[in-house]
Amino acid sequence: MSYKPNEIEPKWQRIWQDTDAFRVSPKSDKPKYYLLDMFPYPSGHGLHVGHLKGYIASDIVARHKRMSGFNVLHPMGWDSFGLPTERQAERDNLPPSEVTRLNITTFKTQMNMVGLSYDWDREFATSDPSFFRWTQWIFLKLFEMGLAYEANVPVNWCPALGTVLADEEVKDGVYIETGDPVERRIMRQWMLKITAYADRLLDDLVKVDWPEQVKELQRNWIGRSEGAEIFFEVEDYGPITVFTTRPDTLFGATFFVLSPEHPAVEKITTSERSDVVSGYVEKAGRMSEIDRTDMKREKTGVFTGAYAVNPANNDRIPVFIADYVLMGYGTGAIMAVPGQDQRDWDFAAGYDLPIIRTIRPPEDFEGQAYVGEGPAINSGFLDGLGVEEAKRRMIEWLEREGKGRRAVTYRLRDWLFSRQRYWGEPLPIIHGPNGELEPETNLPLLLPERIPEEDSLREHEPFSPLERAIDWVRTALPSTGRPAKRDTNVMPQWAGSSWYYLRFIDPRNAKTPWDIEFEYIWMPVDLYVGGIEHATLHLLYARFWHKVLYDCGLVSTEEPFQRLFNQGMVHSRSYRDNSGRYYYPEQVYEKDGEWLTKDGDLPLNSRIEKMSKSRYNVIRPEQVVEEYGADSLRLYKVFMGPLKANAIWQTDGLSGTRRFLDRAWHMFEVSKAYSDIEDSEEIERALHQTIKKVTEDLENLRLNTAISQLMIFVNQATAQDGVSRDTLSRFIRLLAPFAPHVCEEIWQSLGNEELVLNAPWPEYDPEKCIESEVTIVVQVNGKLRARLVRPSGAEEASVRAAALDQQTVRQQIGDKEIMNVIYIPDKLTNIVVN
Ligand code: ANZ
Repeated sequence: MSYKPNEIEPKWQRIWQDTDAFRVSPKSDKPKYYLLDMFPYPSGHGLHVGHLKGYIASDIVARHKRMSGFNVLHPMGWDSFGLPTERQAERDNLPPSEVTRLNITTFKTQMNMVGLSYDWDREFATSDPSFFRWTQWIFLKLFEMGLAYEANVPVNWCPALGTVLADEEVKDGVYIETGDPVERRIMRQWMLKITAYADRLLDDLVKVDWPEQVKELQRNWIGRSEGAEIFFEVEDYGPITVFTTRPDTLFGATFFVLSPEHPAVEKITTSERSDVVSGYVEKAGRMSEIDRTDMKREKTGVFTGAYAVNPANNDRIPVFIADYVLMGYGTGAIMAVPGQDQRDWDFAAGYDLPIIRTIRPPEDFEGQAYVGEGPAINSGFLDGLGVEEAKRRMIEWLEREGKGRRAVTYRLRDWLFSRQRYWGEPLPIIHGPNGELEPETNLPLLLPERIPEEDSLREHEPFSPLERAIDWVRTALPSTGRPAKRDTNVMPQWAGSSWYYLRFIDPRNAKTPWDIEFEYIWMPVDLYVGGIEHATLHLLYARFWHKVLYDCGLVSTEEPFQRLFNQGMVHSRSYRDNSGRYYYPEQVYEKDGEWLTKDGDLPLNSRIEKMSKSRYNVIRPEQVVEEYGADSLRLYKVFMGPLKANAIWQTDGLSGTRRFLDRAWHMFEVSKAYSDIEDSEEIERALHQTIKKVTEDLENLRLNTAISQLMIFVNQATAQDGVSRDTLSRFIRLLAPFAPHVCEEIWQSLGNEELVLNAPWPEYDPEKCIESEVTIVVQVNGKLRARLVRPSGAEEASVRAAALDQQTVRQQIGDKEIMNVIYIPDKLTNIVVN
């Protein structure tokens, strides 16, 4: 009988489903393990094999943890609100809820097809009223705590989509998802005060076991800067405060710059300068922040006609406006110190302004700002001091004189929390006739079912489609019953994903968002697996909400995700003609190393790129499962290289993992045929080594090397004509998390009644892992001084200690200093002394 995945796999999937094999209950004596995947947005295109990498990896870990005696919570759901669904609904003329339902069915079928072991009893979508009712409820908590507020803010307005976008969603002046241009506007919007949590979001990063790279991205995103605020008197106006990280350079501040949006600009500008100034302000308003802060761009600005006084030396310095100063950072005003700041230097050079160095640069240093260390010069009472000391003294002086104070600024801004779309959570807020705001406490506040077609209201753009549902908008103020209007914004897509991991612990609770008892049992998430692209947005928003919930006493944990793992991306070959049009692999062929189109022999550029629908290089799991089987796909996905690295998809590669499973099957058939096989010492050792290696690799998510070890074992066993029943039973349990279907089949054939997914994880005997002994040469400065006999694979430290303990070696070393110890495992150690 040969290995037939297409027969085995659907059968076991059905058995798992019929026996509720992955259902988990909080009542258990076993230790808990909460393993979470970043849940997907159910788009209309379904999953491709690239999406499956992280899901398969975490499924392998979940299965291993179950077998190792953990009570594993491994849920899945859908992040289903969002713009693409709304667009698909318009195109297909279906309600967005229906589009969502259809897309979810596709996704779920695909996930089940590769044997992902989710507890589907806990499934939900963020667009389910029973879920978003609590998203609205959490929003009201934020509102009550003063953490949700309305403000007129400069926003990224996208005319094509008719909505505002968060800073995080905009890059190089366009919406990152669609490439539609975005412009700056001042609009009244809902904001969440994430900045109030900046320090805790920063400090608590030490409490989590996350990749250093992600922590660093969050630190930079929060961007804490320490320095001072300094008050500058502007003539005929009053004081304007600047934020600086370099108060020590105050004596070198030779001009003063306001952001074009600074509220003082209009008031201080002299009448002769007002035309030029307002022209510049208008131009700057149209530019994106990214462009404005580009270091390479020429620095521009205009003089306002006003002068300020440098508080350190009472010099009269001109006041400019310039677009490289942003209103949203610090105080929107700077003291310009061209001697030490390159942007200010460039500006001063262009406008012929004085430059005074206040830090002594190295000799021959000329022509640019000096940003390094050095003693203070031209700085009165600071002269001769180092930078840190000078900062401290200057702040002391400013505080004593009442001319400034110590200050901290963050790059992080408050979170823009409203969108002018339909398919999102309505904001549960009612606007009274006098501008009063009251919460809608009757939750869920559902979306209006129908939105009338566009009409004359469109003229009032920008506005939300919900405005058009007039009957829905009209309501009464809860406190007085007076006529009032509902808020017509919806929440951004990030809302549901900021707390969904808490709903999984108690998904059917109709009274509270989750039971605090269950939170106590399950939280925090022990391992969170997902893409690095979520390093700042989702992962920062979720941490923020979690901390707010902590402050409300609703969760007992300060951080939601204890350990984070980012899987790498999957790339594959794409084909494009000179006009940039993509072709599917079926439409091309290769000749003499060149790629050509099948119809017309058009030359093509072929490249390895991120797998994506828009690049026509997507592989769907259905194709692969049909041809090779789900178990081969699972193995291949995590065998492609280290999990965190990007990897190139090659369908051929699947024949390798398929061959491995064929051989494992063959090993089983052979062993069955000779049921009285006894294992040789080598096989026994190989088995124990394999258990050790696979167990350790699984703990560290080194799935590719775990598979290599399993392959080595099968080769050894095949060379021996089969293995004993006991050895086979252990090997199958090791392979089961990776290739669960074929392992259930073999496990059953071995006479087991329980499923292999519930079988105990095999243990190894360290004694039995040890290879025969080896002789290690000990050298001192390259000369042979002793020989050691050790078990092979011995630790470097133990070999070194034994070597240093040899009398001949000790004599050679005497009281000389050991400079280096070279170690070649199982062969040699060389002690280098001077
Ligand atoms: C004087 C100075 C001298 C500065 C010097 C730097 C170097 P980070 O470190 O990123 O926090 N700045 C302050 N507010 C600004 C704004 N709204 N737009 C553009 N630039 C602004 O940067 C803080 C420094 O950036 C501040 O310190 C200020 O320039 C500038 F040798 O003040 B500094």
